[in-house]
Order: sequence, then structure tokens, then C-alpha cells
Amino acid sequence: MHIIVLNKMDLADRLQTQKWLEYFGEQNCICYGINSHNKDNIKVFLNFLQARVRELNKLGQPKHTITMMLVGIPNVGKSALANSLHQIGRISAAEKGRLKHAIVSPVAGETKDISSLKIASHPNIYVLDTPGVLPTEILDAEVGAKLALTGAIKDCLVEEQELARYFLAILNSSDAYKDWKNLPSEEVERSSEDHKAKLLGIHEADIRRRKQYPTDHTQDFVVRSVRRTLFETVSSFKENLENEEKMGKLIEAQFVALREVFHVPLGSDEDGIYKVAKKLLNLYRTGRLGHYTLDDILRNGH
Ligand SMILES: Nc1nc2c(ncn2[C@@H]2O[C@H](COP(=O)(O)OP(=O)(O)OP(=O)(O)O)[C@@H](O)[C@H]2O)c(=O)[nH]1
Ligand SMILES: [Mg+2]
Repeated sequence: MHIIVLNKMDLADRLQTQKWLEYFGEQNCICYGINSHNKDNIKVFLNFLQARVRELNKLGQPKHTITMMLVGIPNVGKSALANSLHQIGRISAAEKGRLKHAIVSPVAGETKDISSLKIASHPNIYVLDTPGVLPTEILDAEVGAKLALTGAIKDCLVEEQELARYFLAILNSSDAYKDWKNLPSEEVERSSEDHKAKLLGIHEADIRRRKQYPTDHTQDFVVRSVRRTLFETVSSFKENLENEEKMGKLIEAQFVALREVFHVPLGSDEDGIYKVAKKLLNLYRTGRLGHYTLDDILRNGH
């Protein structure tokens, strides 16, 4: 029995994922969407797996031990899923005391060997965590960019700058940025922060100190500023974004604007663009710039 698992649902575009689930359903595939870090999701998924195993046991000769293998490209969350199933799985207290764990890492290729983790008893179910697999050659540039955006291959294979440009093209063609329409302007935000600080009796110097790390691009106010900049640049751009050249023009303008937002100092142009690209990709991967499903089921004509 094959089960297609769509992991990292927390980072995905809901509408698109729903379409993928429906698509797999129509192909008579068993498909399940989860977030491996979400306990409730894992509990429901475990129940689902146990029910499938019970069904199988009813059909054939009942088995006391079932083994399942997790297979997928690097970095999709196989080890994270194996760990969560093992930790939440219904196994005896004695076995719980000997919990194992697979190493989880944002760097692709972490798992180098197969390991087995028990995830349920009566019947016993084991899950095999495996190393990520990929074709030996990726000839299509777009496929390469998508794989790099998901973290399946190293960013430098595509080049960070190119990857960030590809991501901006996706963002500019999506609806995600439209949610950032009503963000308060920078001035409003700054004066409300100062006002709040004064009400709380925080000294002027503290206010200044709290603001002196603008280069940490993960801080909320920087993220808001990035969103605002992206919203403003796309929505004020009046040319046709389906035209590749025009899209390129917008993306270059966004790089210039983001350089200021990320406080990337004026060094060589190449270096500045690289730094902006790294920070932008980092925000995308933590879901701070919206939720995306890179393979559009309709666009691909599936
Ligand atoms: N947001 C989010 N992150 C996840 C989820 N599952 C895994 N991750 C993260 O994705 C990264 C890769 O997870 P792993 O479990 O190491 O991926 P893998 O498929 O085992 O990767 P390889 O061993 O390289 O094949 C880690 O940083 C995890 O924390 C999820 O459901 N949501
Ligand atoms: Mg792994």
C-alpha cells in the first residue's frame, strides 16, 4: 500500500494543497496532508495509519508486525515525521523509556542510513526513515529552482541571487502579498511604538537601544517592512507581469528597495544582491512571506 504524504502543510498554500489532495483522490491514491511538528496532526495521522493496517489485516492474513518505509526527496521532513510518529505513537511505557530519534536538519542529506522506529503496538508498526533520494541529474532549470526553494538541493547550485529572483517572480504572480495591503505605514508604526514605550515608562535610551538591531532581518518590524515594501512595489507596478522582461524590471526594483529595508551596506553590487537574496530566502522558508505550493496543479495542466 502506498500513501502519499503532503508534509509542511503549515508552509503551503491551502487552496493549492486542497487541489492536490483532490487530484490524488481522483487518481485513487491515498493522500494525507500534515504538519510534522503539530501533535494533533500526528495523532490523527497515526489513527489513520492504524485504521488502514487493520483493514489490511482483515483482508489478508493478520500480521503481528507491519513495516512502513518513508521515501522522498531530501528535506521534505521524513525524519521529522518518523520522530513525531515514534514519540506520539502508542507503544508501551517501557518502550517509551527507550525513545530513539532520527536527526532532523534544515540541510538536505542529513539522513545517511536507514533506521527503524516503532510507532504503534497491537499490531506492531515500525516506520523506516530513509535518506532523501533525487535523480542524478536535474536538467530543467525551473525544477532545479523549485528543488532548491524547498531545500532539497543546495541554494548555491542554482545561485542564491537567481533563486531569490525566482521566488520574487512567484510572489509577484501570487495573491499572498495582497494580504499585506493594510499594514500600517512605517511612520505610524514607529510613532505607536514610541507612544507605547512612553506609556510603559521606558526611557528614550531604551527605545533607541531596542531599535539598534535593524540588520537582524528576522525581527518582526523588519519582516513587516519587507512585506510593506513588496506590497508597494508590486501594486504600484502598472506593467504586464506576464511579460518576462517587465517582471525582471520589477524584481530588480524590489532588490534595490529591499537592500535598504535589510540595511545591506553599499558594498560591491554583487555582494549586496547576494546578502539581500540570502535574507529574503530565509524569510520565505520560515513562512514569513506567505504560504506557497510551488507546483501549481492547474498551471502544469495535470
Ligand atoms: N514548517 C515545517 N517544517 C518542517 C516540517 N517537517 C519538517 N520540517 C523541517 O524541515 C527540515 C527538514 O526536515 P528533515 O526531517 O530533516 O527532512 P528529511 O526529509 O529527513 O531530509 P533528509 O534526511 O535530508 O532526506 C527541518 O528543518 C525540519 O524542522 C513541517 O511539517 N513543517
Ligand atoms: Mg532525514
